[in-house]
Amino acid sequence: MSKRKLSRAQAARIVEKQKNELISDTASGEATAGALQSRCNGRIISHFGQQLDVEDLDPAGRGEIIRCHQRANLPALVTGDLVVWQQGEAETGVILALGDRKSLFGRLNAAGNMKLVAANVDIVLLVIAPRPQAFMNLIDRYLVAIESLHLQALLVMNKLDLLENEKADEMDKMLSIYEQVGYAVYRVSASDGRGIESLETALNGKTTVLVGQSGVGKSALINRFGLESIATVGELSTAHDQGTHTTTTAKLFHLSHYDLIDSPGIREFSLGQVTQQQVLDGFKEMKSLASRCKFRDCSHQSEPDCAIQQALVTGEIHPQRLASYFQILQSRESKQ
Ligand SMILES: Nc1nc2c(ncn2[C@@H]2O[C@H](COP(=O)(O)OP(=O)(O)O)[C@@H](O)[C@H]2O)c(=O)[nH]1
Ligand SMILES: [Mg+2]
Ligand SMILES: [Zn+2]
Repeated sequence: MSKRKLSRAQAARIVEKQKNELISDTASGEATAGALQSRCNGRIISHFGQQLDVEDLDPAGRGEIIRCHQRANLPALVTGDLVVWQQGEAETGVILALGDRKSLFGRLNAAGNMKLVAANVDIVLLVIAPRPQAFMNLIDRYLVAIESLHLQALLVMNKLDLLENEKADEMDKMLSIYEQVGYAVYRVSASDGRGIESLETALNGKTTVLVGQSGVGKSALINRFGLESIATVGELSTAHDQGTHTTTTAKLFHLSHYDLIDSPGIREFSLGQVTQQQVLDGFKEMKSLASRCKFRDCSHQSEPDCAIQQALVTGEIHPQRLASYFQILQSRESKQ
């Protein structure tokens, strides 16, 4: 399989392009995107190096999982992709075409290359916890990535049971900053089940990818949500301590009224080649204000009549968010 290396900007462009046209087909190219979409008879639910597990969407074999290879002319496929596949030799199949992607979520590795994680997701569930400790800057990096891909972000603070003994006030202060910005924040515990029901209501009818630092409890949450899928998740996340990598491939699970995609744990979330505008767009409370600055190229630091600095004084913008904004811009510049 060809590994395509994409920048975030390129990935965003590809998503735009694919919303309207099919990118690959086995036919003569006459088929319209709609026609291809209606022929899609499978969905990728997991990925193993060169092979992909495809769930059969045809009524006859619905739900069956077929291990498939993909045709060489296709781009890198990811969990959540809709595909056209056919039975090959023995028990395996071959993927012939890729359907439209209504969305794409990815992260950048240390080298700044886009690693696609999941396609056709509606919600990105950003999971944080008191342990491993949640840092605003990491949350903000994720939010910039999520906003730049035009996905809906939900914040979940897991391990509520631990918080009672630890820095509860500190965590509450931090979470309230995000609530003020307009993000929905859920406080849950995968261990004792608190808050799970109201979170599930927000996921109904949607496909959600869980992201966040390794060890925050993404897989444990899926276990808590799931009934039949518990065993499968358990296989993925074998015995481990917080902070260790366990889930190695994004995997899609069907739950009663929604789908979840477990993503591999990561230690660092870098934004690589994101533009200054994309960083700004990732800070919802600042985005609309920036156009009111006196200077079009205002850096929002010490210029006169800066709408951002004024909003800082009135409390509309939290100083830690602004500091985080500058920090992201700076880390981005130091890599260029
Ligand atoms: N106390 C507590 N521990 C949890 C909770 N959720 C997960 N854990 C523990 O945190 C560790 C990491 O969980 P895991 O689901 O593998 O995290 P992931 O890397 O984000 O998938 C495991 O030891 C879990 O038992 C929780 O709500 N409370
Ligand atoms: Mg996991
Ligand atoms: Zn300004």
